[in-house]
Amino acid sequence: INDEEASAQEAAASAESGAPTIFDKIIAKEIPSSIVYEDDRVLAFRDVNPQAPVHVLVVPKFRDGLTQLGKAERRHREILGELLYAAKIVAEKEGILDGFRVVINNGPSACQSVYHLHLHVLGGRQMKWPPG
Ligand code: DGP
Repeated sequence: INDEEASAQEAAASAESGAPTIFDKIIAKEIPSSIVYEDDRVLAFRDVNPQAPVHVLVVPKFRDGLTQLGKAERRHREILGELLYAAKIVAEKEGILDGFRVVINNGPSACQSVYHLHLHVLGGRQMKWPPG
């Protein structure tokens, strides 16, 4: 396995402990981020390692067990809808409503690296299909 796959497996292993992630510090504003949208339950901020001219992460402020989409339970349905709607608000604010992509990486084989559910909103260039 390559470095990316190895670090994704490591991240998944530490997620099992329920340890806080870097996103808790971003939500608490203990470390700075470039915020695009915020309300009482959702935060959207620019990805530190952008893969497109627009690359914004949309996260729930309260993780509540949602380390990844695969852990979603019925009680999470409302926040899941809020996150998706926030992705649309982000696309609108960033001027990419005519073409954007929303991605959720779930687990090591999808290279999830942060175990606090997040949507990637990507756009500002021609996106390719299939993704890698
Ligand atoms: P994923 O692979 O889906 O778990 O994506 C996690 C993303 O989080 C990755 O694209 C890089 C981003 N990221 C990691 N640490 C930070 C950080 O400290 N600040 C910001 N803005 N983004 C971060």
